[in-house]
Amino acid sequence: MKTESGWPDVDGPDFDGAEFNWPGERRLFIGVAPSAAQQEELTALLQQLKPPLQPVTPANLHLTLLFLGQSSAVQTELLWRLLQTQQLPAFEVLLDQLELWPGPAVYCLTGVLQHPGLIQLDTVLRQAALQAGFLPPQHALRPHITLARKAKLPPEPAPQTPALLLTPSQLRLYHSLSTPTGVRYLPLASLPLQR
Ligand code: 3AM
Repeated sequence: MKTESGWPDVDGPDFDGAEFNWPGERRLFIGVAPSAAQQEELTALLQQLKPPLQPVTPANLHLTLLFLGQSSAVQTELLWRLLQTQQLPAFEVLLDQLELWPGPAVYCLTGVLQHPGLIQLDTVLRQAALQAGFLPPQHALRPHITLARKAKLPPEPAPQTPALLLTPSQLRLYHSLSTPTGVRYLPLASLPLQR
């Protein structure tokens, strides 16, 4: 189903899966989204971040679970079919530290990989991606939501640190799309997480 914006509505009742039929490759990743209330809370924080920090677009707020990189439709469909046969555990993660990561120059809200559901989901995603022919990730999962890029120094004054308990109910396949107005993360497909 297409929404008014023209993009698929992965939350809609009649969304029957992604169409894995793009030519060439798309830059993809798997992640989860904060709730609407959490997105609102984070949006208020984004408004406090001034140049040279480059706050992310509120609609792009997400937590990456697995970066897939440039992906063909065939390979992605194989991965998605594999994931449909797996138990995908629900998890929770508390994001309650504001950190600046100098390497990628991002300012983010971070948490710790400790919930058994998240540890198991991380393993399932990595194994399925390997089986589908994706390269293994270069780093262990560090749960975070990126708030700003081009972050060489932390913001002054430091914003009050939120404490967000993420309890997502679905996994999303995101397309990272470059547009003239900046990158957009478009959900292409979703799978329920099992409680
Ligand atoms: O905003 P976050 O960090 O959650 O950092 C990139 C972003 O995640 C990450 O993929 C998400 C969508 O672009 N990313 C980009 N290139 C990557 C790479 N080579 C990468 N993650 C791992 N390896």
